[in-house]
Amino acid sequence: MREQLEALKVESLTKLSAASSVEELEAVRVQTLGKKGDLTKILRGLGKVDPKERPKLGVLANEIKVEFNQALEAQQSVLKKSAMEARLKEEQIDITLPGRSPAIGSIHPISRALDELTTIFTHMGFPPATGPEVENDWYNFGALNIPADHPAREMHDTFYLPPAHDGGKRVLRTHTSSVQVHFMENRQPPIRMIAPGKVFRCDSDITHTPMFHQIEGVLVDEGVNFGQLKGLIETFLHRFFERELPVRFRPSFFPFTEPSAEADMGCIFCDAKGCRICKNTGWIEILGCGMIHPNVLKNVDIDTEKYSGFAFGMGVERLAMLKYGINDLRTFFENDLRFLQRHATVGGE
Ligand code: 2NL
Repeated sequence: MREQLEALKVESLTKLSAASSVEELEAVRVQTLGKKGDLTKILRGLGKVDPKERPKLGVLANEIKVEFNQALEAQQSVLKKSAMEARLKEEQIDITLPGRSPAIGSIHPISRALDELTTIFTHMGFPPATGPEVENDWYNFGALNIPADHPAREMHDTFYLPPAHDGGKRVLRTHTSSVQVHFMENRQPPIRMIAPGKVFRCDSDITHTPMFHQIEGVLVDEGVNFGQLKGLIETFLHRFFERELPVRFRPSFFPFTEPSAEADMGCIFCDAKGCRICKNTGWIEILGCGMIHPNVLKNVDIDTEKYSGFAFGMGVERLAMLKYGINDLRTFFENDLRFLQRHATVGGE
């Protein structure tokens, strides 16, 4: 048995030093120390040898094991080091080479604007939610305190779809507010979210397309006030347009907010000196907002004695046109490659 052990020692150490990869090394380890390994097999015969010899052989076997393991570790670190060196050489990147954009595919300016808007609002504590583009009367109008005789419900504004199986009216959503209604009806305050997405109106001319994009937001909690809304809007506009432009609020009307306001920002094209874009007023109308009408909160089972909220909404095409200097709304949807290449960005830009 002693000879067997000595032979195994020489043989296994030779195999170790001959191994040229981490995988080969592991195979040698299994072959030697594994459950069915050579050393294990020899040791199994230990019971049959002369009891006097047994302790000595046991010590020898252990010494071999220790020596083998040391040699294994040493060889492992040598192989790992050379593998890493080879990999570093292989994967070397010349960072002075110019970047390459993908041969096909780029981010449409509307998607880019939506991404930027969503990032800004998420950072301010308003994560995005989505909802269906096909809605019924209640989610698109009723819940939002838009009465049956309101002009926004008329045929010329809303795309009506064939009624549902139960006879219920179906429409393409005319604003993303319906997403907030779904969102609020399943929750209790505090609520903060934005709803970015497509909306549809039966209207088409140089400043209107039948499909366009909106982003709306709501906040509902105890003691929410108009001052907080103003602060949020101001900060948002500064971040989106990347400068501290002046912002002003004018009283307005929406059925779903009371009081309601429209926000203007100082014209970014003429620095409020007066130009074609701001029609010489120095101001650009940018969004609508207000305190959520108590009827809307009641419609989603929120206690108006305890809670109040604000909401805001804006058109994404308009924001994108102002920020990226695009002067014709229709170019967004013509898919003219010259426009797309001029305004496209690749991911992450
Ligand atoms: C605009 C103005 C606005 C809202 C949208 C809203 C949503 C709920 C409750 C109350 Cl669920 N309000 N949304 C409020 C004020 C203005 O949009 O000009 N959008 C393009």
